[in-house]
Amino acid sequence: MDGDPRDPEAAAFAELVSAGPVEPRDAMPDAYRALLVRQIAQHAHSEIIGMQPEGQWISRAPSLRRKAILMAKVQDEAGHGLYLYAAAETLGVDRSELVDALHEGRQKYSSIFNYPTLTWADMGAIGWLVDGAAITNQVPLCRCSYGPYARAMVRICKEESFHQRQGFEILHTLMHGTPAQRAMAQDAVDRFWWPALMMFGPPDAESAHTAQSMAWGVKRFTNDELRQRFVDMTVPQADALGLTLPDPELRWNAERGHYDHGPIDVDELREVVAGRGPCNAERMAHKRGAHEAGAWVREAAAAYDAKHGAARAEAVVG
Ligand code: BYC
Repeated sequence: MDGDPRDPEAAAFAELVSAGPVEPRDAMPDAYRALLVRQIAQHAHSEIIGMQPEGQWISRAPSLRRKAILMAKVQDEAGHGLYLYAAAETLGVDRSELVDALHEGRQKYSSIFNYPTLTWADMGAIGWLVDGAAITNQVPLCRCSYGPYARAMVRICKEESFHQRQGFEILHTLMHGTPAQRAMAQDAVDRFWWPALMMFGPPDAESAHTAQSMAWGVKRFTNDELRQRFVDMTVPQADALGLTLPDPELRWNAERGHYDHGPIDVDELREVVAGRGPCNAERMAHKRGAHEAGAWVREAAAAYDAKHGAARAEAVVG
């Protein structure tokens, strides 16, 4: 079965997509399965690698309350990674295959996590802008055509919305603090604004997968539509915080009913996605190291399972 609408199987699949959702036991084109595995795995890897930039600040958070909140957020991200690996497994791949693909550079994770977190204000900017961009991108995925991915996204989006508010609240506190704290908040936003816009992917004209992904009901909106939605949502919030967004082309366009904004730096996005961003090597080295350090846990779990699995089998036979 391929994507040709004249092919009766493809036509039946198109009908299934519009009646939705598609479930694991349904017949589906190989290319649909591959597109989902690619996107869901990339999404899962992003959640796991995304723990690193914030994890570095847990021990340096300015109070016990801030530490507890940040720890809870980073734990949520681990949970999101697990729901997503489980969603990918319903498509017939094993989590360990996906993890190997990441470690061997055959799969990717979001470009955003290759930028350093230099100050405490970066925790605010990540929550407000990075989680804000993630929600904008992910709320439509709650209605995506593949049932297990859509259902995982419902819970993830609820938690992301709490994450976005905690980031906003960090920046709100800093913006009501000393001039040095306000400058720290502005500096963080200056560094994270453009990378957050790049999270939506390349401009539509250069997006390899958008057309097919929308035809199959995985993506509901294009990269540029979602980027625009994020800008429109964020500009009034920046005004409320008293922060300036670092884009001289940003202005309200009454005719379009949207904010005009400058273009993302496509060369920078391409470089970061290709593995040559500021922190790519560091993130992957840390990830591989953590995986190796956890080998004994996987071995212990497998040994436990073998022992108790054999005992269970005996009990059934006996
Ligand atoms: N970074 O044809 P396109 C989070 C790749 S984590 C890296 O437009 P598509 C959080 C793209 O994969 C949430 N790669 O692709 C966690 C494709 O690669 P191939 C992360 C990118 O898939 C912790 C190629 O470029 N969110 O919330 O239609 C703390 C062509 O692009 C990027 C998700 O993963 C990028 N920015 O659209 C805080 C959401 N952009 O073909 C927060 C799910 C593009 O070379 N993913 N590429 O392998 C998606 O919605 C879509 O995959 C994208 C790209 C919008 C990212």
